[in-house]
Amino acid sequence: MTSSRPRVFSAMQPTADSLHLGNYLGALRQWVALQDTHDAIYSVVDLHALTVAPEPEALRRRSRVTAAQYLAAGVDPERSLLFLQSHVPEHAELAWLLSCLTGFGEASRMTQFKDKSARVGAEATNVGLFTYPVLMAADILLYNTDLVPVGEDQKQHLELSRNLAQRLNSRYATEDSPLVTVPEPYIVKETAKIYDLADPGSKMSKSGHPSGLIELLDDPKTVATRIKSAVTDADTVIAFDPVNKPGVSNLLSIHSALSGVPVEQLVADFDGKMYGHLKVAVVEVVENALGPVRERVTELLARPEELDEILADGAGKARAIARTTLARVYDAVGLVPAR
Ligand code: ATP
Ligand code: LTN
Repeated sequence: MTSSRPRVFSAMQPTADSLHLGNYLGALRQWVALQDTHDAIYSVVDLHALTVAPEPEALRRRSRVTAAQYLAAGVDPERSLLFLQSHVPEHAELAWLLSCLTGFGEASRMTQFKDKSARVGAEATNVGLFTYPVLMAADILLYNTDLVPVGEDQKQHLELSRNLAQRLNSRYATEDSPLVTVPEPYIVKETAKIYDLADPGSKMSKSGHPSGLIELLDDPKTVATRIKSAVTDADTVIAFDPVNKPGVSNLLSIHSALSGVPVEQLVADFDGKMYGHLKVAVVEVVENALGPVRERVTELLARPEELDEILADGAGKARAIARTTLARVYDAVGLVPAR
């Protein structure tokens, strides 16, 4: 890793057996591209996944499968660090310190927590889910991250990370030698929010309707069925109009993102055609993109030692960076260094 390049950090939770097309287009694809210009560090945030009380065996399996999907999509361990969050204990340590800098009201305003706790009821939720954005800030600040590629739903969490970085710097450092870098979000507008195929008013999400999801590891038949049953609308005109035609617009966005054909060009090409024609074309571009990823994941999972080796190597290198940042921050806030 060359230290003269800006740093990118991002992560996903191992909360499902497969990532979905929203994760891929909104985040993972950007991660792969940014390796060309940035020092890249990517993590599978297994500690975050504990907030939803997963079965131990499922968590273990999903942690490896998530890492395998990063690699299969093009995260290159020769150029980037890839590790499991729990292998770098500094994440949890910095999170504690940051939680002492976070206002209770400030954390209470996080809309994702409000939505998730409203869904299950306040009594069924846990403190980890509440402080989750603080752990996310720790993930980012430990690596002096310049850029964080994510989908739109993470914007508010990133704003908190920025505020905490600024607070740390203004309370404990001088302007000319800040303690941590203030991170910038990197959100690509066209793919910032991919919508659920069955409910195009909501974002495609692991916790959404299965019929509205395109999973990276689904078999091609299931993917095709779901795309063909995607909700469109009553008229038959293929036009890009996210407000009045959210389903059709979502299919056009997905096609364009994967084929590279601009949306306006697609609209012109499909002029006078039926929704069915568009869906057949989307099935084809999705399969062309996901087929090779699926195959690579199968290969990687057949060699678990190799995968674990990559994760161990990433954790060792990430930890060396994280340790230095944590020591600097501990010292600045007045904790006596251990001898
Ligand atoms: P959950 O439903 O459990 O909240 P999720 O499907 O939203 O999960 P996350 O693990 O929270 O997935 O997200 C991982 C990354 O993928 C984040 O950067 C997030 O912004 C991005 N992402 C998730 N869903 C979408 C989507 N529908 N469109 C674009 N990006 C998305
Ligand atoms: N909250 C994110 C996952 C996440 C993350 C991060 C993303 C945890 N730590 C650090 C970017 C940087 C989500 O997708 N739900």
